[in-house]
Order: sequence, then C-alpha cells, then structure tokens
Amino acid sequence: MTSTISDLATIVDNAASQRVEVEMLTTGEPDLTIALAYDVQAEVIRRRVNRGEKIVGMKMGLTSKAKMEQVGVREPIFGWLTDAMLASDGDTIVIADLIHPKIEPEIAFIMKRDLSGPVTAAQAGLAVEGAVAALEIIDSRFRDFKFTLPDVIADNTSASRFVLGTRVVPVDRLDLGNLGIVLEVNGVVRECASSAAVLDNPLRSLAFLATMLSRRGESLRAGQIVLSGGATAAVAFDAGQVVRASIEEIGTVEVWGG
Ligand code: OOG
Ligand code: MG
Repeated sequence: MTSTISDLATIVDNAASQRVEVEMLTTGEPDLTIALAYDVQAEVIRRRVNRGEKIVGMKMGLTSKAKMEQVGVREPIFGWLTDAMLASDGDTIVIADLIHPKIEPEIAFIMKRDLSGPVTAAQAGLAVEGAVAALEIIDSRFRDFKFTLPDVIADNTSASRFVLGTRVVPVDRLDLGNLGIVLEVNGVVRECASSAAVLDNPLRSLAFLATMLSRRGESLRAGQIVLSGGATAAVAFDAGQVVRASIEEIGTVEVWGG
C-alpha cells in the first residue's frame, strides 16, 4: 500500500464529518486487506473517542441473506457504536447531517456481563440482560453506497445512527429463532422477516461477534449495546418519513426523518 492506515482513516472520517461521498478506498489501494481494514476502522474510532465520543457498544453487519444480497458482500462484519450515534424511540434524525441514509430493522441486545469469545449462542445468551427492538440508520461514506468487503469494514460498517426501543425483554422468555419483524414507512409495510434471517438466531450473531473480537484481542463489556444485524434489506430514509420496526414479543421502535 502507498497510503498509511492514518491516511485512509482521514478519508472516511472527513467524508462523514463533511457529509460527502468519496471514492472506495480499494480503488486507490487494491491491496487493502480485511485485517488492515479493521486497523483503519479502529483508527477512525480512536479519533472519534479523542473528540469526546464514548463507545456504547458494537454492531454486526451483513448477517442476513437479504442484506448480503443488497450490498453484494457475503461475509459478516463488525463495527463500533458511540453515544453520538444513539437516538431514543420517537426521536427525529436530521437527514441533512447525513449523506444518503438507509434504515433497517434489527434486534439489539444489552449485555449483563462481559463476554469474551470464542463462545456459543447459548453462552452468549447467558451474558445478555435482554433484547430490544432497534432501527439502524446506515450511511456509507462511499459513492452510490457501493463498496467491497475491506471498504465497508474501514468505514465502520456504514454505522451512522441507531434507535433503541424502550422494552428490554429477557432472552430466556423469547424464541429468538423465529420472531416476526415488520418495517413500516409512513404506516406502509415495506419489509418483513423472521429473526431466523439473522444467522438462524440473532444470538448466533452475538456469539460470532464475541468470537471475531477475540481474534483482535477485544471483548464485550457489561452494559454495552449490540446490534445483531439487519434482518431485511435496508430502505431509503428521507426527511418527512416516520419509520417503525415491530418485533414480535419484543416491542416497537419509531424514528422520524427531519
Ligand atoms: C453495511 C452495514 C451492514 C447490517 O445490519 O447488515 C449492516 C451496509 O449495508 O452498508 O449494518
Ligand atoms: Mg445494521
């Protein structure tokens, strides 16, 4: 590579703060590997933390076939969530702060205990306080929302904003392997799925996250939020829209585009 990790982190970090789409990193650096892309991601997050943001959790991405097919990348990935990305049920997200946002329904977990991989889905479930309905707003910094696997990893997996519902339901009361999920925009159903779409069970996504983190010497901490990945394809999120995710037995969550 001719660029440093720091040069590549500057490109995605500036694109996000200036709200402009940029060329994929792999166009100029075809040798960007997955391991180096996670180094770029870590540097982007380090800069956000240095500017005062706090890490509140982690996200999985590309954990369902619908998502993999939509973006043409077939491998689950992880990224970081900070307090600056977090919104509450019913909040308004300012669309002008973003580039070309899309929104997707997800099951989130709140961790009760620290969790280090490698672990199974059953062990991961024991470390969880409960499940929460969530919406994720993704906003790839790359032109036309198109990227390769290393690009999307370096771009912190398109993380932009996320919204949590208010009910935290203990996971031992849920059949997480088959809960109905509905995404509505302005009251019209746009996407439906079963939670089985997410690696057969979103707890498998959590376990896979802990396992992938362990390979980089990282782990999950009590209190952290984990997004398990979009169960359906993402839809465009525009000003004037109200978007709602309803997850069977867990609850609903709503957000406005302002
Ligand atoms: C990458 C992020 C994927 C998910 O839930 O699958 C993701 C993207 O689609 O831009 O957040
Ligand atoms: Mg997502």
